[in-house]
Amino acid sequence: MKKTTQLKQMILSTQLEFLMEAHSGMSAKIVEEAGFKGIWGSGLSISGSLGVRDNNEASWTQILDVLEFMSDATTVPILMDGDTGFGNFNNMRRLVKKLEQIDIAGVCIEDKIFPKTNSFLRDGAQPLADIKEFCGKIKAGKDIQKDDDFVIVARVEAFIAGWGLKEALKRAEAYRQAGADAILMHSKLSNACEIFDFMNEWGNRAPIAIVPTKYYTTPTEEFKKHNISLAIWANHIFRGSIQKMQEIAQQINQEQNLLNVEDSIVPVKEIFRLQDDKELALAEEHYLSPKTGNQRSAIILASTRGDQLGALTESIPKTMIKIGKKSILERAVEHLNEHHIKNIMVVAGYKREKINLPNLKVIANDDYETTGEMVSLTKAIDTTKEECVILFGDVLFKKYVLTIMLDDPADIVIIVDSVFSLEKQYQSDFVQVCPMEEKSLFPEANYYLDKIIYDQPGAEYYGEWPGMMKLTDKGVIIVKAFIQEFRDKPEFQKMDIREMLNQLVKQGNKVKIQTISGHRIDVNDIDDFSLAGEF
Ligand code: SPV
Ligand code: MG
Repeated sequence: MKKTTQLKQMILSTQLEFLMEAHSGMSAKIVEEAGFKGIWGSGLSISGSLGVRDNNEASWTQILDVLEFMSDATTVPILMDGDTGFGNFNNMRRLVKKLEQIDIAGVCIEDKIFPKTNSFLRDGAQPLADIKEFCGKIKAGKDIQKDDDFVIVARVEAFIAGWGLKEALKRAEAYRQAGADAILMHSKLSNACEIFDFMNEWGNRAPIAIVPTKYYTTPTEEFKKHNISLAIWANHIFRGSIQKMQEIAQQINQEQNLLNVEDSIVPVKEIFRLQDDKELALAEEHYLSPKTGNQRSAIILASTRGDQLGALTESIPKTMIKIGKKSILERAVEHLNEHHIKNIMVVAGYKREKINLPNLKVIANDDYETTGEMVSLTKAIDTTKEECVILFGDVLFKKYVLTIMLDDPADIVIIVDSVFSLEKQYQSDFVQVCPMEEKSLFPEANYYLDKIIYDQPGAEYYGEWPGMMKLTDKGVIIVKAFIQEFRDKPEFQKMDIREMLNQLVKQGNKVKIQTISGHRIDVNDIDDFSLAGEF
């Protein structure tokens, strides 16, 4: 939804909504991450963070530069504190035009005189704008905005300037009639009496916003009871950051070392996370080393014996069993070569010396009896950066099954066989799919993985995962990042790829499904083996 529409809906909603101040791209991001639905682009905290006074010392375009960073860094709407509009109606028009260009959702202007001063300063010396002139400014803003949902809030400073309720009501009504979408009623008392007196008279003529900085003891429930639409926490993360900066600066100056501060500040990697370095790393892979056609590799996981096959695997690993004239591994390698995949790594454990086909890189997993698939995968994937096919060593498949995986541009693709026998007795990796992405004549073209469950065959499963997947180079980065996160945890030792895929889906990654109907067999037991004979 457009940011303007988001802000407009907040203002028009029947419940009390909240904005939190921000004053930089980073602080805006932090506000959004904390869960706020919108941001107050505070004049006090922006000018303060620039090291100047809240007296229009920073030019309006300098403030806009900061707002642009804030807007770029966030997806929630920003209501700009537009002070007095930086001049007359004409300056206001220019301001609104520029704000719309940088995707700021609305502006609040106050009925004081340029250059303004902060409302909590200079008791009694806050001259107010002429009502008619200020109404003209509101109208000019509303007339120039291109987006109907751009919000203009008119801020009444009558209480601040000591004029009382009557003047506050008169001004609020005039600004409402001039077209303001909401009124901000400001007060510097330490209780909300003025505000509540105003609300009792105002009724529901237009949404009302407040800035409870000085009446911070008033319970939020009271604001709700008085029908206030928007509460603005106007300067609190700025004040919090000043305190922290003062403490850390003083401490390091005194101690002349970093030993004691380290644990009381965020690690550098938290800065990188907030800056979304992850996205840049992915983009670098994508744009700096684009694939030139044949830069693909394959990883075949073939470390287990295949106990169910009994005597057949007495002296060779399962992947070397001959089906007709060729072993399962030879057939897989042939298909891979036909797809120009030459860099083939086989992670081997049981009887690995028997894996002696030419042009294969055999990587040892000597702990194959005590470790799971992820440990084997890690040994191979650590050595590659390129697009990569991952196959279990015991799968027989037709050549086209590789083609459809490789042709699918998604970063993580798995093959799912929709044909499986409900009579089968043993457990296997069964797949549940997400609802399709879009309406299509061929819905299975848009299936994504929901979950792989190690189970008996069941009617509720979409199909079976035979242990075939493809990762683009971006997919490889995603998997490597997952491995990085988990490799030191005890559960990693026995983790299967199925569990990684489930976790990746949970983390929000999409795992695309390419469906086949038969045309593959995984050679798990004697039954499979006799079927494979006909393959
Ligand atoms: C601001 O945050 O800059 C405001 C609110 O305008 S106040 O400081 O309360 O005037
Ligand atoms: Mg201000």
